[in-house]
Amino acid sequence: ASDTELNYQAGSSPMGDVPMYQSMNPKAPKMTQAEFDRARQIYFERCAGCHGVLRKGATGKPLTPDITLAKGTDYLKVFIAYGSPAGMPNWQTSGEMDEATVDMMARYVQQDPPVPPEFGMADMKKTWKVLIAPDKRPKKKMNKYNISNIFSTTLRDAGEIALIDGDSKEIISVLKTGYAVHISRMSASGRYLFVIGRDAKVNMIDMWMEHPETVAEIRTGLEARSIESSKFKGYEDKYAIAGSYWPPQFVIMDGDTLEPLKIVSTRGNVVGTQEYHPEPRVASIVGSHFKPEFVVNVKETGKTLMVDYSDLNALKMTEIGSAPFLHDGGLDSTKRYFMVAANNSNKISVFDLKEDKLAAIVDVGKIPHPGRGANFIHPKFGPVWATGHLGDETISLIGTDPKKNKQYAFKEVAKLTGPGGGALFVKSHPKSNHLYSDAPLNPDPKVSQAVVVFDIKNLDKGYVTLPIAEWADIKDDGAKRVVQPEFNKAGDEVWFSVWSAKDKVSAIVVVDDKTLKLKKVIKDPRLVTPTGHFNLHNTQNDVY
Ligand code: DHE
Repeated sequence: ASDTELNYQAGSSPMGDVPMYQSMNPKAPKMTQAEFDRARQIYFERCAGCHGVLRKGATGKPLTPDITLAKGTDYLKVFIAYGSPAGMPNWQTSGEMDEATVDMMARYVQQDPPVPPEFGMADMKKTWKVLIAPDKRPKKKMNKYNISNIFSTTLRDAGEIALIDGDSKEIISVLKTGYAVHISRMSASGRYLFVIGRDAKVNMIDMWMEHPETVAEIRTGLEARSIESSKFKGYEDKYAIAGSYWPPQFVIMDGDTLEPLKIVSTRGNVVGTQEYHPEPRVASIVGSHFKPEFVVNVKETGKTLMVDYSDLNALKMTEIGSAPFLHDGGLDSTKRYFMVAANNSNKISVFDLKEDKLAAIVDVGKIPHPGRGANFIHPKFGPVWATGHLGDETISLIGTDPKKNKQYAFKEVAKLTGPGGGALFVKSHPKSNHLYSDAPLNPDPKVSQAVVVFDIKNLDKGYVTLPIAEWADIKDDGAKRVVQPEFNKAGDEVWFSVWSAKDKVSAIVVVDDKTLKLKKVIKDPRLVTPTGHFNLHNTQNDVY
C-alpha cells in the first residue's frame, strides 16, 4: 500500500488521546505503562482504521488476544515489519517504524484492547451550545450572496471550512470546525449548513446571516464521519442526524438547535455469519425524499437502516442486510434508489427507498468508491449511476431505470477504463455531457495530479486527461493530489481541490465544463489542505 493509501485508511482517528479503560492480560508479554501508552497512540493513528477500535477486524484482520497470543511476538513482528499481500502495510521495511517500535506493537496487540468510554446523552448535552437562539436569528436572508452557488470547502488539517462564492470565486469566510473536518451537508430549505469533524463535532451554520456563522454546535461522539438533515416533505429542516464511528451509534437532533433527541446504538450482528460485532461504525447517511426516513449505513454489520423519524419515541426502523463493509454512496437521478458501496465485498447494494426494500446487489470492480456517485443518461442503457474504484482502473455503470430500461436495471451494464486505481470520486451533472473521475490515491503522480473526463455521448472514445495540478501552477514540490470533482449550481463549471501538505501551497481549480479549459485558479494562504467541496445547491437537492 502507498503512503497515501495508508493515510487514507488509517491516519485520522482522533482517539489516541482519549482516556480509556484498560485491563491487564496476565498471559500477554510485559510492557511498561509508557510503552503501552505510546503503542496505544500508534495503534489509533495507524491501525484502528482497518482493525477497529476493539480490534474485532474490518478491512484488516481481527487482532483480539485470543488470536494474537496464539501467534506470539515473533510471528506478529514479521507480519508488522514486512506486511502481507492481502494489504497489511510493511511498516518496518517502508521506514515508517523502527525495529523497537515493531516489537512494541507486536506485544501491544497481545494485550486486551483498551476500551474507550461511551458518549451518551449527558456527554452530548455538556458539549451542546446554542450560540444564537432561533428567535435571535434573522427572519430573512440578510446578505447579498447567491447562497445556492456557494461552496463549502473542507480545509482538512486546519479544522476549518472555507465558504467560497461560486459566482465571484472569492472566499467569503473561513470558519472553525471540528478536527480533520470531513463533510458538509445542506438542509432541505437551503438555509442551514451542517459540517462534521472526525472528532464528531458538528457545526450548524446559518447562511441567512449577514456574515454566515455557527449558530449551534455539539459533539455527538468521540469519532465520526457523517451528517445529514431531514428532507421529506413536511419535515424540511426539522431534524439533523450524525453517525459516529465511536461509540457505534447515531443521534437524531433538533434541526434548529442541534439539541440531541434520540441516540440509537448500531451494535449488533453481522449479515451472513450473524456473529455479534461490538463496534459497527456508521458510514454514509442520506435523508430520503420518499418517506420521513434517514438511510443509515452500518459498515461492519453490512446493514442499512431505514430510520423513520415521524415518531422518535416509537421509533420504527427497517433493517436491511446486504454485504459488508458499507461505506459511501448516493441516490439515483429519481432519488428513489440509494446505491452504496460494500467496499470489501466489491459490490454495490441498491435500496428502493419507496418500498424500503433491497432492490439488488451488483458485482462491480475492486473496492468501489463512488463518493455520492454520478448520474447520467447513457445513449444505450438509459439512466445509469457510476462508481470508480480504489483497487482497479475501471468505472462501473449501473442501470437505474426499472420502468423504461428494465433489462438494464440494477445490473453492471458497462465498464469504462480509467487511468488506474486509487480513484475516490466520480461526478456528472444533469446539464453536462461529461463524466469526471479523480484518482488521488494512485501511486503515479501523473495520474494522481490529474483528472480524466469521458464524453457521455462517445464513451467508447475513452477519456481525455486534464492536468489540474499543472494548471494550478504551484511551485512547491510534494503531493498535490487532485481530489473531488464538484459542479457549480448551473452545471457549467467543475471545481477540483489540489490537495498539498499542510505547509505547502494548495489551490482550487475551476474548469469550464463545455470547453474543458481552465477557467480560474483560486489560491489563498487560507486554503490549507482543501479536500472535499460541496456546492450548497447540489448537496441540498442531491444533484450529482
Ligand atoms: Fe471520507 C465521505 C469515511 C478518508 C474525503 N468519508 C465519506 C463518507 C464516509 C467517509 C463514511 C460518507 C459520508 C456520507 O455521505 O454521509 N473517509 C472515511 C474514512 O473512514 C476514511 C477512509 C479514513 C478516515 O480515517 O477518515 C476517509 N475521506 C477520507 C480522505 O482521506 C479524504 C479523501 C480527504 C479528507 O478530507 O479527509 C476524504 N470523504 C471525503 C469526502 C466525502 C467523504 C470529500 C464526501 C463526498 C461527497 O461527494 O459527498
